[in-house]
Amino acid sequence: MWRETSAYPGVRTCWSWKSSFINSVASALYERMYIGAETRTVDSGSRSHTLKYETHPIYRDGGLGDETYPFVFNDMMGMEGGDRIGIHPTDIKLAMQGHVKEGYTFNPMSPLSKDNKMFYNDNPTIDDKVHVLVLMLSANCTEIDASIIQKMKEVRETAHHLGIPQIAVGTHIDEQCPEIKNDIKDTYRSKSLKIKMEEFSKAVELSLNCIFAVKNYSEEIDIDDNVDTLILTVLRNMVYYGLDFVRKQKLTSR
Ligand SMILES: Nc1nc2c(ncn2[C@@H]2O[C@H](COP(=O)(O)OP(=O)(O)OP(=O)(O)O)[C@@H](O)[C@H]2O)c(=O)[nH]1
Ligand SMILES: [Mg+2]
Repeated sequence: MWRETSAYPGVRTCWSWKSSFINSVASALYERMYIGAETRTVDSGSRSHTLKYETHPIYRDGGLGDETYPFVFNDMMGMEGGDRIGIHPTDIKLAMQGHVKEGYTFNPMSPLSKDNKMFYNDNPTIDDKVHVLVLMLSANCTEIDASIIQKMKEVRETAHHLGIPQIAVGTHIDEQCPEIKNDIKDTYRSKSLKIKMEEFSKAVELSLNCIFAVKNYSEEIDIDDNVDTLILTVLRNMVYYGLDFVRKQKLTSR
C-alpha cells in the first residue's frame, strides 16, 4: 500500500467525501486529466458511489514514473443518507487507526468487526494509520444534513483524541458563486464564499484557516492553472499537516 519514497515520511489522508478531489490532485500533478478514482456520473440519490476502502497513490514524472509521491489518499463511502445508507462512523474511526485493510466494502448497517480476518488489521503500523482527516463538503448545498453533522462530530472527536490534524474542503464553488464561475482567480475574494466558509466553520467546528475551497475537475478536458492553484494549495497544507503529525508520532513513540 504505502511506501516511503523519499526523506519525508508518508502522509496518508482520509476522506469523508469526494473521489473527484483525488482525481483533481492527480490531474494537477500529471498536467492532464486523471479519472482513476471512480466518480458518480448519475444522480444516485443519497447513495454513495464509492463503496470500498481504496488507496490512491500518485506517481511522479507526470504520472509516467514508477516512483510515487510520499503521500496517498484513501477514498471512502460518503457520510450522506442517514444511518442506514451512509458510512458507519465507527468505520471511519477504525480507518483512522489503521485497522481497515484495502478493498474492504463498507456496510452502513454494521461496522468492520475484529473477527473479520480478511479486512481487519490487528497490528497497524504508522503507515497504515491516517495522518490527516479531510472533510469534504459541497459549497453548493444550502444546509448540511443533521445526520452528517452528527457523524462528523463523532469522527472529529476521535481524530482530536488521536491527535490527527483535520481540515475541511468546500467543493463545487463554481456552482455556488457566480463571481467565481466567471473568474476562479476571485475565489478567496468572494464575499458569498466567505459567508459559506463561516457557515462550514460553525457547522464542523473548525477554524477558518483550516477550511479551503476548490473547484474539482468535473467537466474539463484539459487542466487550468487557476483551478490547479486552488487544488495544490489544499494539497500543500495537507502534506505539511500530515508531516507534522507523523514527526510527532515518531517522537512520542521513542
Ligand atoms: N461543478 C462541479 N462538480 C463537481 C465538483 N466536485 C465534484 N463534482 C461532481 O459531483 C459528482 C459527484 O462527485 P464524486 O467525486 O463522485 O463524489 P463522491 O463524494 O466521491 O461521491 P460518492 O462516492 O457517491 O460518495 C460528480 O459528477 C463530479 O463530477 C466541483 O467542484 N464542481
Ligand atoms: Mg466517491
